[in-house]
Amino acid sequence: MDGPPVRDHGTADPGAPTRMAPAGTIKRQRPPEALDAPVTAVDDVYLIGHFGIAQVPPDTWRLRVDGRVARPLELDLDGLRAMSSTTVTAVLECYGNPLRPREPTRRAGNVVWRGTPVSAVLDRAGAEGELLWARGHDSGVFDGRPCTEYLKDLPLAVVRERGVLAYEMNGEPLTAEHGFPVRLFVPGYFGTNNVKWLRSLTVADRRAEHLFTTELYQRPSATGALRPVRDLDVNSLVTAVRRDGRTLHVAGWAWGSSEVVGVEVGVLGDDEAWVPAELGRPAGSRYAWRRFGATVPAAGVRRVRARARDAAGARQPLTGDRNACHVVDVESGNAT
Ligand SMILES: Nc1nc2c(c(=O)[nH]1)N[C@H]1C(S)=C(S)[C@@H](COP(=O)(O)O)O[C@H]1N2
Ligand SMILES: [Mo]
Repeated sequence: MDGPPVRDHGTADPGAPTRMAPAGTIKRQRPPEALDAPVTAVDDVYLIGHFGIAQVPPDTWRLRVDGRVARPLELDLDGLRAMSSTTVTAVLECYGNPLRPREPTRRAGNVVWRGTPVSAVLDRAGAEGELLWARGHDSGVFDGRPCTEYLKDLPLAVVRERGVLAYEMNGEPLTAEHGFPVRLFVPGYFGTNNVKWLRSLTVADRRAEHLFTTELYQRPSATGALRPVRDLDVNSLVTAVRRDGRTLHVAGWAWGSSEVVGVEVGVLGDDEAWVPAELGRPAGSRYAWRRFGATVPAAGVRRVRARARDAAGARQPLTGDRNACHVVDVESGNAT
């Protein structure tokens, strides 16, 4: 065949673009104090769609698996649901606005994900390669840049080890907003990688050149070279501050791609004192968040904050970066 390859959208009507409703970047989130439950209710899970919300009809939906595979395949929803399923409770966290990547946005939730292990589909296809390109059905304009699709490239070994083709959140089918009918979820990775409205998986040996792969969602490594935004940073949220006579109870959630091994609560009055918090077990898998709590004397305390550290030795910065300590004003309850 001459000319550039025609892209197969993997649907009954390959030419029809998916309807975006609403179209245009959409963001929604609840304040940290609404995130106090161990598992975040779907309505309280923040929402990000760079191009809006894709409305994908389930009956014509297909997942296409191609690229460096022995047996390219297409699965419909029943076919995918008929395969083995897995359930994992893990944190979904947004890296933040890719145009202002050092700003904390406090968008996180802990969700029970259920779906087909990506490994089952990759094994069926006979996949062998370095990277997995995951494409979504959504398209539109982000930051003035028109895109025909949302695309991420991920290390195949990691996706094979723990990735899920998720069709349920908290025991309910995915909502349109969160990626119906199927999205990718990789525990321990930032939200940007968890492609919603999944359309295809392509096994490849090189990075995908795209606005959301090699341009945005890149961060400097120790050497200064850019690396893709993947592993979750160590982070925490203060979700409850309660005064009880002369004491103050401070609690919240801490998480990261590496296990959280300690949280300190900073108590700010005229001075700042740091108190070690008690740590609960992860509320789910090792990629779920874990509870922390501390009880401190209330006298003179104006603000509190939390600082988590992980098994790899990383600690949240006090200020100045996306995972900087979350500070809560004790009187107003207002977070910064
Ligand atoms: N197809 C598609 N997938 C996507 C996005 C998107 O815009 N399109 N946004 C990503 C980002 S940046 C985040 S943080 C999560 C948000 O998932 P949620 O809206 O279900 O909370 O989805 C990711 N997957
Ligand atoms: Mo995000």
